[in-house]
Formats: sequence, C-alpha cells, structure tokens
Amino acid sequence: MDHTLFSSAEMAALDTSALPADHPFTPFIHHYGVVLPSAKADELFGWLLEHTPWARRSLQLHGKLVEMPRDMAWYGTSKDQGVYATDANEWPERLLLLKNLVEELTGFKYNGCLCNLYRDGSDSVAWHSDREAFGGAVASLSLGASRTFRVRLKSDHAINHNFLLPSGSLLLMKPGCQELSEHCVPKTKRLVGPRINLTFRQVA
Ligand SMILES: O=C(O)CCC(=O)C(=O)O
Repeated sequence: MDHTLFSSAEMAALDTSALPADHPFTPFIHHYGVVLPSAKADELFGWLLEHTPWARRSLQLHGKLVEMPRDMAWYGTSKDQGVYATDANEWPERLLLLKNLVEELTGFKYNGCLCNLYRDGSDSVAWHSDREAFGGAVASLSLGASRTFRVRLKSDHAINHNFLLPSGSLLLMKPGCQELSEHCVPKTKRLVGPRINLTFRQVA
C-alpha cells in the first residue's frame, strides 16, 4: 500500500537517516528508520484505523473552544495520567505487543500511548512539546502516509530539523528532549492519505 506522493526531490530534501554525530539534536533524538516490514505496517494500520476509539478533541484557545485538527485516542494505566487521562482505554493485545517491541528497540519502558489519526494533509499538530512526558522518553511509531515531522530548539528556532516519517518508522525523543525542543507535523497541500502515529510515553 503506497500512501505517499512525495517527489524524489522532496524525498531528498528530507533526512530519513540518522542525524550527523555533531548535530545539536543528536543527544536527544534517535531516528531508527523503518523497523516494521511493510506488510506488517499495513496490517497494523488497517486494524488500528478500524478498532481504535478515535475521537476529535477540542481545547480552549484565547477563550474559544477550538477543535484539534486530528483524531486521537489514549491508552494508559490509570485515570490520573496527565492531560489525556479522563478517557484512558484498555490496551488491546496488538498495541501491547507493539509497546513491547518499541521498549526492546529503544531501551525505555512506556506506560501510555497517545494515538493520532491524520485523515489527510489538512490534519496536523501545531508546534508543542509533550509536557506530560517531561523527564521521560517518547517513542513515535508511524503507520500509513509519510508526513514531515519538524523539530526545533525552543531557545533558537533557527536550530531545527525535518524528518520524513514513513510507514513502519520509529523515532525516539529521549529524556530531556521535551524540555529543550518542540515539534510539529505541519499541514501539507500534497495529496496524502491517512496516517496513524503512536506515541508511546513515560508519564508520571
Ligand atoms: O504525529 C506525530 O508524528 C507527532 C505527534 C505528536 O506530536 C504528539 O502526539 O504529541
């Protein structure tokens, strides 16, 4: 299943490999590249699309209730866990197996997973850091359409990096990353299919 319509020039402009050793993000971010075979990634994508309790959330912005431009679902261990806790879902077997795999690959343990569904290029996530994961690791597994994941230093936006996250790829934000940097997935005018992103988190 090919969800991506990147031209080869666009592909070349995005770094899908490891960061250079001297890059400011190298101590904080590790891009593993594709860790799932494409048939497995496609199967998981289809299953999650159908079986996840996707919901559109709203947030208060400057006194107005604004709908977030993507669907989400939260899997956690307790109702007290961070901002998404109120409707924590029970982990399905497949997600637990994925969590185990991601824990094995990254060397960190996770107790929550925020699932994001971007239906097309008009869905996005704005610049932010994952405040509830301060002090912990966040591992991000992408399925479906490739989208650009942008990271920048909070103290100097000129220090930034764009990653292309294809289906089956894994990116790790290590402890300390959220405190120092912010990230986003911008909207795109390119014709892109749906993408699911699973962010496994260590939440206090
Ligand atoms: O979809 C992504 O790759 C990023 C998701 C994200 O930033 C978040 O869940 O906080």
